[in-house]
Amino acid sequence: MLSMLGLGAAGLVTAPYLQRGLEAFLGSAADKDPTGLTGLLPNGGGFRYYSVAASVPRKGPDTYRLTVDGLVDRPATYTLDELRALPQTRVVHDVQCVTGWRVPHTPFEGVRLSRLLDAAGVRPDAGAVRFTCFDGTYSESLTLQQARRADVMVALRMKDAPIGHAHGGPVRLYVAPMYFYKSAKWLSGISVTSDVRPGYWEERGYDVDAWVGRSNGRGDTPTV
Ligand SMILES: Nc1nc2c(c(=O)[nH]1)N[C@H]1C(S)=C(S)[C@@H](COP(=O)(O)O)O[C@H]1N2
Ligand SMILES: [Mo]
Repeated sequence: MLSMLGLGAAGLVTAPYLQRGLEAFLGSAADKDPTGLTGLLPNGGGFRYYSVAASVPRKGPDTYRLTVDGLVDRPATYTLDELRALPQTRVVHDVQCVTGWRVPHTPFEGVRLSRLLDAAGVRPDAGAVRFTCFDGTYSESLTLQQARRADVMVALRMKDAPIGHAHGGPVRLYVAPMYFYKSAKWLSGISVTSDVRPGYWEERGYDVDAWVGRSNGRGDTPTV
């Protein structure tokens, strides 16, 4: 399979059967690729696939749950249908990875994080939000002020379709103004904390405040 990927990446083979094979791969074995290699595939739409976990379980309407807890008055657990039933917001913005690739004007849709925080009743001593994922490994964090921005959401749709497994579906965090590592895939937990707890990549050197073009020593053109 990897040699086939190599061919595909080099653009040497473009037959439809190969594309079907690649889609099958993206749907299964790609879950085990922590390298981003599959991002070199054709028709990836400019996105690269990332996962720091060796494999990630699939979750759908029957099995997906999002918990909101920590320094809140009303902890809650949401099903996928419950999230879909809440007012949805749509943001179209450039996606920028800290390794350099950019995908312009990508629509995301979902529930504003601020709405879920307000529903939970954030306590006065809270200062930050920690995010965990059902891949069992990844985590992220935002200050409460960042988390309350209108362009930060619990996303259910990307590119006007439900978010697929490879892109962190059924639910991922989406933080429009920051490098894409802030947008945690396979989101399963939102916990309100007193202080920022650095996330997976932040423990490994990336900036917690990950504004595009103004962090991580990078001078990327501002995203719009
Ligand atoms: N759970 C989880 N979320 C994650 C990552 C990850 O490895 N695991 N990688 C991050 C990084 S570095 C990027 S660039 C994007 C990649 O998203 P994509 O795979 O949909 O292109 O997801 C971010 N969120
Ligand atoms: Mo990234």
